[in-house]
Amino acid sequence: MLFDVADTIVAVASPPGPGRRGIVRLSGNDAWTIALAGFEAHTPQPLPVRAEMREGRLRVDGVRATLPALLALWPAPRTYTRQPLAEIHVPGAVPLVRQVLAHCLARGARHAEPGEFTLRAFLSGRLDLTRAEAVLGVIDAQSPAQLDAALRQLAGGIATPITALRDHLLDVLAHLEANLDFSEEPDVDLLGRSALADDLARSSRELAALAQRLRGRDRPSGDPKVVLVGPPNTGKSRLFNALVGDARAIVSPVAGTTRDYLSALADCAGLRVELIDTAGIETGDGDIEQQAQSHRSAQADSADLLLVCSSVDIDSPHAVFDRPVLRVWTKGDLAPAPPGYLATSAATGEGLDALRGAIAAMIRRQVAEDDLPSGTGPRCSASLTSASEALGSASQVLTLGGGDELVAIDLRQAIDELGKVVGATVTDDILDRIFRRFCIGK
Ligand SMILES: Nc1nc2c(ncn2[C@@H]2O[C@H](COP(=O)(O)OP(=O)(O)OP(=O)(O)O)[C@@H](O)[C@H]2O)c(=O)[nH]1
Ligand SMILES: [Mg+2]
Repeated sequence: MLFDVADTIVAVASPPGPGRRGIVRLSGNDAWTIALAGFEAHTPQPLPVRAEMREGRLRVDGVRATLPALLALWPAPRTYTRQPLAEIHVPGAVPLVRQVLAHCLARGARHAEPGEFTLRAFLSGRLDLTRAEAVLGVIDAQSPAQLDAALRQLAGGIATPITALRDHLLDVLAHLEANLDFSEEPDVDLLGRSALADDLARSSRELAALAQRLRGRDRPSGDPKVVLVGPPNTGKSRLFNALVGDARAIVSPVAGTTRDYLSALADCAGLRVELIDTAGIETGDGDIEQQAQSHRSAQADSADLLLVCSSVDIDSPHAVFDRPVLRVWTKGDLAPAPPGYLATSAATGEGLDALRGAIAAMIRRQVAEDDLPSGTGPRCSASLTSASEALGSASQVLTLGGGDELVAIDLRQAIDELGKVVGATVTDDILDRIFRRFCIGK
């Protein structure tokens, strides 16, 4: 999907629908000429050398009166795309904005594809790939925590340490390759080799850990997933209804009421989460029970947080979870919570706010640790894993006294994979995956 960067592109940059102001954005060599066509400034001036906002009136094809308009002009190369950039601001009526867009198209601009402004920023070296994704994260952010992560990434995120590691590996490779040219005898620098082996093994472990953290963070909805599990009849469904604020799930004293899983969005102290109610944990072997259990396992396995519910003070025999867990005591109005449980009662509402706060705190902590908006994670984790494996292998070859040329092959692969993460090694496929998720005008 690579587009010609020589085209001047145009798109509506204000949010869709009526608003106070409609903004049409242009980037490319003809951006200014097109934006200035039909524009009469209140105080005519020569073309600016610095970013400038001008007031005036705009005559647009198909609109009889002239429109009050603001024109913003940014000279290259100090712009987002490093190309001449212009914005036309008019009153935010939908038909007017559409006319202004048509006006620009008629003068030779091409309609921008989704993310094409940011793609140009990336292609011109203005942003690395993880930062381009951060822009997407900022646009997509649906909760303060997601916005935080996206903004942090925009400020550097994982790109900085990975670029540093890649530079270091490039140095090591250059050193090895310099030796390769005239090494008749095996390298005698044994001490250097074992230090290098340790160094590469450590980097390999760090990359593996980072890849592990990033894996599985790309949920289609982008909302953290919080799953209710626990024995039958503990009050999971009633708690689910209380947190969602809607009587969606069937609640009854009959054990085994919930069979399918239910999903709804809930607000936890300002954080939007996807809450899932599941069938009680039991060991029935009928077909329906089996299906209910497999639904439950699938949901629990993909959870960002498990709410393990109990209303009787015994930990279920299935109490081993490899997801983050919050232990919730249900029916707190009937019996006091044992230590280690967060007491709640869906009947009286007791402890629900505390539970919402605890959910938000745990999810926020995870997001902060991962430091990345969703989308970056899955793309990068595959490359980080390959890089980690290649470095592990390089370290092993060194330890076993293998030839430098073998080490160099592994190093080159690791450098390539790290390059994909920060965009130093780019394939169309990567660009396509990232930029087609943008909205038009960004
Ligand atoms: N007193 C009291 N009763 C509750 C509370 N929460 C749930 N119950 C009752 O406990 C019974 C079971 O509640 P459910 O929410 O259906 O339990 P569940 O865990 O979803 O059960 P399954 O779907 O069968 O696994 C119902 O009769 C609820 O009214 C509570 O906080 N206090
Ligand atoms: Mg239920």
